[in-house]
Amino acid sequence: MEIGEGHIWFKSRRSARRICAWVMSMCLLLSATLLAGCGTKELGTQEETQSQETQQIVVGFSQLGAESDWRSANTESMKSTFTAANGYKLLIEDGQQQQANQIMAIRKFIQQDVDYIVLAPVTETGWDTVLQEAKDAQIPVIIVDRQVAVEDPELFCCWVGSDFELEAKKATAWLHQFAYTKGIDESQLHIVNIQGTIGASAQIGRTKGLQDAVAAYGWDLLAQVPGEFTQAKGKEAMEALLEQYENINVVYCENDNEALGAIEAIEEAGRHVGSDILHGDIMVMSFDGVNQNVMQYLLKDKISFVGECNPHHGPRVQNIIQLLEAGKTPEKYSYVEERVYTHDATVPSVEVDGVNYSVTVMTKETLQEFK
Ligand code: GYE
Repeated sequence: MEIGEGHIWFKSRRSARRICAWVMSMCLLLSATLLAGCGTKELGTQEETQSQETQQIVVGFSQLGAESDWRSANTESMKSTFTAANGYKLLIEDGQQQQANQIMAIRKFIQQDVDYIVLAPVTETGWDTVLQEAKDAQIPVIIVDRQVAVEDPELFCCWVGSDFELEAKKATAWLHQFAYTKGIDESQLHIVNIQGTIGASAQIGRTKGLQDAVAAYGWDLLAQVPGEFTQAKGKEAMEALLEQYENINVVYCENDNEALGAIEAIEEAGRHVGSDILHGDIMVMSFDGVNQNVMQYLLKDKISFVGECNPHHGPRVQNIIQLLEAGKTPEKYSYVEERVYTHDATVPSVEVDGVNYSVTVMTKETLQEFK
């Protein structure tokens, strides 16, 4: 789906605002010149700064928090893209995992009359009212990462992010194939699912993918518990699960930070992390894969599978803004392509919905591709 004529009003609105700002700065300059009796060098510099600021595109970014390595990389991507040198002024508000904070941030951006609002929403629902307010103020809203579930799709301009359910389908196709190749019966897979922030698209898609595979293959899904995408909660959840269930052999974590926490808990409980589940290992599966620190766990088989989730949305959002500035219409939904990484070559590729995805085995060389 694509946005229609909607963007035209704000283009003219932005141009009008710039003309206004220019006229005002000219008036100021003229009166200052008259008062000073001459046009000094200092005044010239002031005029230049003012005009540079007038030319800058002001972007208000409501980031949902700082819960994970993925999130930090995402914030960094926005900061390094929307720089003054690139012609932007970036205002960032940290929602600290609270939707109420994000709503306040959007209202603040509306008051500040920014040119664009970029929203990384903590959860999907509850955005209709504030997005209507942004629309009434004629400020286009670009959604990144997780999605919003709103009645009227015209409340936001477009979205860019990952296909979380596809990530999960690749992960479960890999597990299915891995078990088959190793001679492990489907009923021998005793899985616990440490979920992300409940109601976030990344949680919804990754949980759904797992549940569908459980239904299709007859895996034993012992428990599903929230881990809020953090290492601390991942550890806490795993500690409790280990106390409750003796036969866990797969931990399906919905991000890497949870996986790191789960590994700590497993090792502290005296159990071995790895993919040799027929001999007592507990296999850890995860999503994100944003840095070397996590990816090196694949080398040691401490994490056996990572579904990549790409956080570098800054340049993608910039492309969207450039399209809008040029009066063009961006795609309503843009999905990012992502890979899968494993500890060994047991499964060379996975097939999901008729598409074949190659599986990358983590090596020391491949690890160098990560920071
Ligand atoms: O996987 C997780 C983060 O929404 C894709 O949020 C994002 C998820 C990511 O906290 O690490």
